[in-house]
Amino acid sequence: MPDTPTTPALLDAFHALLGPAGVLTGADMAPHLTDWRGLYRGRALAVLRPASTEQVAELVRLCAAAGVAMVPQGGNTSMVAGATPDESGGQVVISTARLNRIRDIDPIDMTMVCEAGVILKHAQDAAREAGCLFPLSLGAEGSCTLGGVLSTNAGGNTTVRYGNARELMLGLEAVLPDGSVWHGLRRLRKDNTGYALRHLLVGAEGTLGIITAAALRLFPLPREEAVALCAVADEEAALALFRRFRARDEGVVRAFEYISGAAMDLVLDHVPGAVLPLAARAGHYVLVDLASSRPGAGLRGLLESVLEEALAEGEVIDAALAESEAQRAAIWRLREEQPEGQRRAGASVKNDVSVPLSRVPEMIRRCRAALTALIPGSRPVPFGHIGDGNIHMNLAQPPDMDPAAFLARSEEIMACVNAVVRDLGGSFSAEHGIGRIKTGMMEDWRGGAELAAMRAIKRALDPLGLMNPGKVLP
Ligand code: FAD
Ligand code: 2HG
Ligand code: ZN
Repeated sequence: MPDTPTTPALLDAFHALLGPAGVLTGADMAPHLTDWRGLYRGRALAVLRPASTEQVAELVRLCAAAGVAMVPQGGNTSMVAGATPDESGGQVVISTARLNRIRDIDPIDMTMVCEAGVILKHAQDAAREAGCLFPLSLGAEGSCTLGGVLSTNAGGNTTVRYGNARELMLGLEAVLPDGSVWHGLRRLRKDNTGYALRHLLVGAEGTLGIITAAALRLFPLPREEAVALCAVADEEAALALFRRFRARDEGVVRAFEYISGAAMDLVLDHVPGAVLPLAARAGHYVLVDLASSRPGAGLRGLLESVLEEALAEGEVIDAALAESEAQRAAIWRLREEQPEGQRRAGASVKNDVSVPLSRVPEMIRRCRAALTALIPGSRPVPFGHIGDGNIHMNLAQPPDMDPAAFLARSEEIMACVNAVVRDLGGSFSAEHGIGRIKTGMMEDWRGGAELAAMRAIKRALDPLGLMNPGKVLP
């Protein structure tokens, strides 16, 4: 931002409100100005670190009065650059890092009230200490925040059993773009009282206000678990195996994840310590994770008997069943390191897409063929939450291609995948959101009445357009 006369006065006001620990400027802002994928480098007037809801509200009022745009930021793990400021230098980042208190855990109501900056892993740990389960689980859980996962309606590994972040949320506290505080931290399972504002803010990616706290649902802790990594014959076999488990006992399938052979190879070849617990590498893998809160649920027996059936049918080629907590963690690590494996292997383009379950095999095959025809030598590396119909249909660069030249073709690559996904009745953004990267797709995919309604909502709540502008809406 050009150094207008208002800027020093505004910075003074930020300092007066938040103290020295609450305002970052200069080089201290660096980690907050780039996205996790390293695709954008923004600038900002300041990074502001409020420590209470009242401070967030006062900050929003100050920014609104000065016409300064605000970018809410949690753990900055967005896959779509949703929490990165633009290049103008005139925006402020509002970090929730100091809104990190767990306000209440109630094992009778099975609820938990946490501030927005609580790290997801800390919320899981606190729930477990209270004898309960907070089931949301994803690779970034050690650094992403509850405000971030709610604002993106994150999915992750356990959606197949517990739903997306939205399904785990009962109520919210938030600061709206005019600086008013909405006290909606209700912990009710039933509450039909007009428009569900809480559901507007979930998935809004910080464009309608800043979530400061949330009331979340808890579940009984699992008493039995069973995990296996399976080599499967092809994409159809992966889906068939899911259907076998679902038919036997849908309620115990906690996660069901697909990893293509090419994606697994990148982890095995580039991530130190990654070891395949099977006799040989395969073209396709499935990670199946069963859990039950019922003692004596017999999950090990269920796992073995379903896998035996599938082996006999030729769907499963080989399987490794975890015999210890260490083996369980090692199997899960092969799944969780997928983004890291792709990052280490050079440039890659992400396509976070979903299709109806029955169409997943066709989607993967058609995208693979279309992508390799588009860029010969490129490596399709699909993996993801097949039980939800959500595959990360990613493309790794040809090993001998210049990474920048490959990334310059991102739009074409995404369009190539999206054409197949659209044909199969899917979505171009399953769980990561729109952020900055996918705004250009909104008109095409959500245009007409749907986008008009979204714009009307945005105008009504944020008439000055200061809440995370340039994200979500084109
Ligand atoms: P940020 O990245 O800081 O912000 C994300 C968006 O939410 C931005 O638009 C930001 O402005 C907004 N925001 C943040 N906090 C608030 C708030 N308090 N109020 C209002 N708006 C806010 N996503 C999945 O869905 N499933 C996965 O399996 C998954 N795995 C991942 C694995 C890795 C290794 C990484 C790096 C990311 C993964 N993600 C996944 C993507 C990411 O969406 C999640 O990590 C998480 O939802 C983002 O949380 P965050 O706190 O980092 O939010
Ligand atoms: C996951 O499922 C994340 O691991 C990241 O959603 C997906 O890296 C990706 O494309
Ligand atoms: Zn994912």
